[in-house]
Amino acid sequence: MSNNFTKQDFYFMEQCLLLAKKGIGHVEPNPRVACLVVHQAEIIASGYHSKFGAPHAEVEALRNITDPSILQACTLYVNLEPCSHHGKTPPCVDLILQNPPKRVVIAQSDPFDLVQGKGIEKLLAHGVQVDVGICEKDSHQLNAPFFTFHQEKRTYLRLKWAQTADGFMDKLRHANEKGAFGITGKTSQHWTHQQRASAQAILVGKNTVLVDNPKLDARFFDEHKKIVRYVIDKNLEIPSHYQIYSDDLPTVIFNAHHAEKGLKSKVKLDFSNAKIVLDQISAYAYAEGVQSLWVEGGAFLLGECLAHDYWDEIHVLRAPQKIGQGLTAPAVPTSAQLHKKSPLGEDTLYTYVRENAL
Ligand code: AOF
Ligand code: ZN
Repeated sequence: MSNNFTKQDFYFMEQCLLLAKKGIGHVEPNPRVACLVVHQAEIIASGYHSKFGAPHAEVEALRNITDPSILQACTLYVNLEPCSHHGKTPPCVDLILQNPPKRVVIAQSDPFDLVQGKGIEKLLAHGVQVDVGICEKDSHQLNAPFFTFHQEKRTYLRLKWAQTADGFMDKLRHANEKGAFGITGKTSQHWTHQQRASAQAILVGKNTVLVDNPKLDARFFDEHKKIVRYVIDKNLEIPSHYQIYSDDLPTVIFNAHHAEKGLKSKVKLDFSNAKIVLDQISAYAYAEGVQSLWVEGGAFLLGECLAHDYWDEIHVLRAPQKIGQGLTAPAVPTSAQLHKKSPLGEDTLYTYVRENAL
């Protein structure tokens, strides 16, 4: 289990992480995982986990090997420890050991209770050289909700908002003026829907629903994806003909009055202060198995999440246009560290993580 990684190891693990990213929005709550088979510094096969319930990365990669005898001279690169449990698919480690490779390079061990080092132990027990701990930061960032859920036993919180170049997240509205105000372009919308698809639940406040009557689905990325919508509506003010009630997507309404289970569940909370509300929603999400909660607004809810430190990642989409006046977007806290700045069409995405999170 030495940690003597070569430049070549870094190169291949970086390629492996890039390939694993193809699973974003499709595999969750499973981790995003890829596997490369390298022979004499050349990738001879690769694969990634492409859909929840579908074969794991190692299976996809190894099925592309036509002559298994070559494997004894190969190195496998995989960003997560090969699994050792019987889940929806048989253990990857057993498949690997049918034709053991010379070496397996792993970015991180699997924190899932049923695996946790057992995959690595089994490889070692069969004489395979195993090197763990390469590109750990990037690997952790790729699967942060998965690691947080299993290691810290809590739901990972991702906040997102869009703002104009002069810092507004909505135009000034007359009383009762309705309808979503589009700030960002098509590329940002596609990205947002991919991120929604990668979360298991989307949280919004009552005003966002009353003003925008949003679908809160992932139709521009995957129209069949079922994501649970969480809406905070203390006094049940949202009318029943609104989208969140009238369609067939599961929805949870956090309120102060009623409890009721169903496709449109009502969950009664103690609303004595904002922190208590966020505590309860967070605990509810964890109990429901939600690894990643995607918080889309509005301004009040985002402000409360920031004020009470309820966030793990912040995503700000900045559009090029200025509107001069409007609803001021939340301020990114000083404890947030800019992790990435990426162009999304004409917009720019700023991704912040907690200081020292990486
Ligand atoms: C791997 N390779 O590509 C992935 C792994 O329910 P299952 O059978 O799909 O198993 C899900 C668990 O398997 C997941 O929680 C994680 O521990 C591991 N994911 N392991 O060897 C992969 N996606
Ligand atoms: Zn597996």
